[in-house]
Amino acid sequence: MRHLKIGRIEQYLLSKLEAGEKIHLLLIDPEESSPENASVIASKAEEAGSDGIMVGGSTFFSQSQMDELVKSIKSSVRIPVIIFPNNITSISRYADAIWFMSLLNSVDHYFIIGAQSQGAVLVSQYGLEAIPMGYLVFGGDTAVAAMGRALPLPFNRGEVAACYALAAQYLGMRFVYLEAGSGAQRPIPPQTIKAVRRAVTIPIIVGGGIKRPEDAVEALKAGADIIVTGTIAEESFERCREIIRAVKSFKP
Ligand code: 1GP
Repeated sequence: MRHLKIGRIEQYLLSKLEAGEKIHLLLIDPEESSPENASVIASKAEEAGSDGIMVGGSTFFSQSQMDELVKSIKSSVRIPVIIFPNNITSISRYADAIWFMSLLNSVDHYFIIGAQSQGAVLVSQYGLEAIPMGYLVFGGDTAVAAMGRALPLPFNRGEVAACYALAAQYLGMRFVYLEAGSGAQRPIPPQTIKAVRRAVTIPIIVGGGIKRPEDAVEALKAGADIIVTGTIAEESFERCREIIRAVKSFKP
């Protein structure tokens, strides 16, 4: 009998959480960053204490540009680079790992299991570590909601998100991501994160619209384990640094 083996990057994330640390991941959107610019931002994030770089964007479909971007980031940082795919074109052999994710509240089979079934063999051939994650999209007014054909989860009905999150856990997904959408007007409300926290034991990732250290701290207090920020680093790296500092110094 062959047993499930947790990969190196997942172990890296889990060991930090088990040690009581919270995690910050910087999201780089290939549409907003040239490879040069991405490597500069990634090294600044590493210097500031971020734990890893995610690469992905809802409306990006060039595998060759994805490769260039990932290579450029990899050459400038030691922290892991994890693909945050919107499609099979995001699968780059140069990354350390890929969130192997399913948009559970999509109405489209393609985003639940279609792209995953198309991409799985390539992930295996590239030797990419696949980290299973359930992805939940809140609100309708974002690129991810539109492109992923989400039936958006309501921001203020935590019990609905909790149902999906618990289903993700029971399906064997090892992380759940509460997504407000990149550049969202408001982040996921703490009450909603709390409801999900009460329901699941797997790590909770929260992202979308986090622009202030207070937003990150509120999410962590509510039970988030991993904070993702993207847009703020493009707008002002100084603000992003403050958020990273708040996450890394958080004490429950
Ligand atoms: C988007 O959750 C991420 O997928 C990050 O969102 O760009 O709003 O920080 P922001």
